Amino acid sequence: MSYVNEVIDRVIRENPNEPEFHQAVKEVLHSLEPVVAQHEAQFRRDALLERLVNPERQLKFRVPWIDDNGQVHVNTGYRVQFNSAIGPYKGGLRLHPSVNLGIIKFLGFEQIFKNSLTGLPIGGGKGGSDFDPKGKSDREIMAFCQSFMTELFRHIGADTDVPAGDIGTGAREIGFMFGQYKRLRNQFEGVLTGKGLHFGGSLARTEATGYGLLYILDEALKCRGLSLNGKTIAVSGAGNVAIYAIEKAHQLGAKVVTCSDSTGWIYDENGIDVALLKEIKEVRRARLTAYAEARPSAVYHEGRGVWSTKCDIALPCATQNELHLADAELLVKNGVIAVAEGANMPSTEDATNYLLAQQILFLPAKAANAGGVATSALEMSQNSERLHWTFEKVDKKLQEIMVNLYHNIDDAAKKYGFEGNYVVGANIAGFEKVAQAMNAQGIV
Ligand code: NDP
Ligand code: 2IT
Repeated sequence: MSYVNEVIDRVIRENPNEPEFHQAVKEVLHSLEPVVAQHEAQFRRDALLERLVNPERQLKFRVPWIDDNGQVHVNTGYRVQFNSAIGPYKGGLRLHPSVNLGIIKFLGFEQIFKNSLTGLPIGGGKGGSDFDPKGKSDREIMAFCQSFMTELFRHIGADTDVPAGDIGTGAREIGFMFGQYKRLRNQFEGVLTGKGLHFGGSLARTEATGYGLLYILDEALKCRGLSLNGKTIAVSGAGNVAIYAIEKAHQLGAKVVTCSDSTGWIYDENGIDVALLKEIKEVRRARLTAYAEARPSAVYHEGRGVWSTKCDIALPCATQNELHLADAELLVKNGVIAVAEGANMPSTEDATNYLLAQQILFLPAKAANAGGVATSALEMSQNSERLHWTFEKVDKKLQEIMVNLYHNIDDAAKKYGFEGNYVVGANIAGFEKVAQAMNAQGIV
């Protein structure tokens, strides 16, 4: 059996009931086969792949908190510190009832390569909890965040591990967590990113993942003699990534006609009204039904279906495995030319393979959504030098990072004979730097 398959088998055996983690490991390790073939003896001797797929440390802890009626609840908190070869662990905190160790591990594993692709010195980590922020009062959110940080604080630090936002964790949650960290440590440091602008946050971090997604897509289209101007786009999700992807798509001349949340989706023939969407999701924290009520050109559909509209480009920006093979087939039938992943691993394995086989421009998550974590690293830089950069400066750096990233994954794909396959290109380009750093640092 090949070395890659041996390691995959072992991951599945030793980590049962973690299908998302298996999926992420399989995709990455299979992509690495051409590199492994060149260095097999050395990689085997050093157990490089075994070390790569085993987190350096994984934490699981109790998070008790009290609701507004005096009832105590107990959630489970996680932080997986996956790989620190090229920098302190870096990655978001997901607050969603579906969170379990396998999901945090898949996200942390992906984060290693994504962070490497940014070209900035950040290692890979991820955390979160099965806490559901939906419908909770601000005081309940604060109670949860303070309790979560009361355990997490001893494991993180500005040079150790720097968490940030993800699903269910935005500026409000980061603020509460930062306050509790500062109180416990008696230290004001850049331990979290996505902070408020008055206490160390970076301009453009809120926009960064969605904007970055459009910057890399724009570059990939330009290299094919194409442009976003006049394109019709389907977006899923209605959270941080989706909102700013829609905003930038409109600025670049495209029209986004859909968005979705966990209960349904919107088709708006006039193009999504971003100001209205922000008001509903960022201020009122309401359902998308409120969008349709406020906008005559919009139709609300219950359940799945966002990929059934005719579009040139699809941008899945909600969650993992939300774009299935049947969706991919329908998109291709309807003439889609590009799929760029704003969410982490939103396309199932068979959907990804189908889109690649159909020669659709496919920009995988770890490249396409890297703008968020890249800008988090820029926030860390600003915190270290105790300065604030302008929006324009951060945005320009973000654009440069995404353009360079595109060319790096394009070059890596070409170098190994997989021209145009950015799944292979991103995994190899992300891996090479991490592997070199792991080699140089000995068996740790
Ligand atoms: P938000 O919490 O801001 O928004 C998530 C959106 O996705 C909401 O509209 C939510 O709907 C929807 N959603 C979440 N879970 C599901 C589900 N199981 N089924 C259907 N819809 C769902 O999160 P973000 O926008 O920050 O994150 C979206 C994706 O982008 C995630 O995969 C995340 O890991 C990834 N990402 C985020 C980055 C960031 O900087 N924030 C950076 C890189 C990647 P509802 O409100 O109804 O739950
Ligand atoms: O998936 C991701 O890259 C994020 N949720 C952002 C992580 C970060 O540290 O900004």
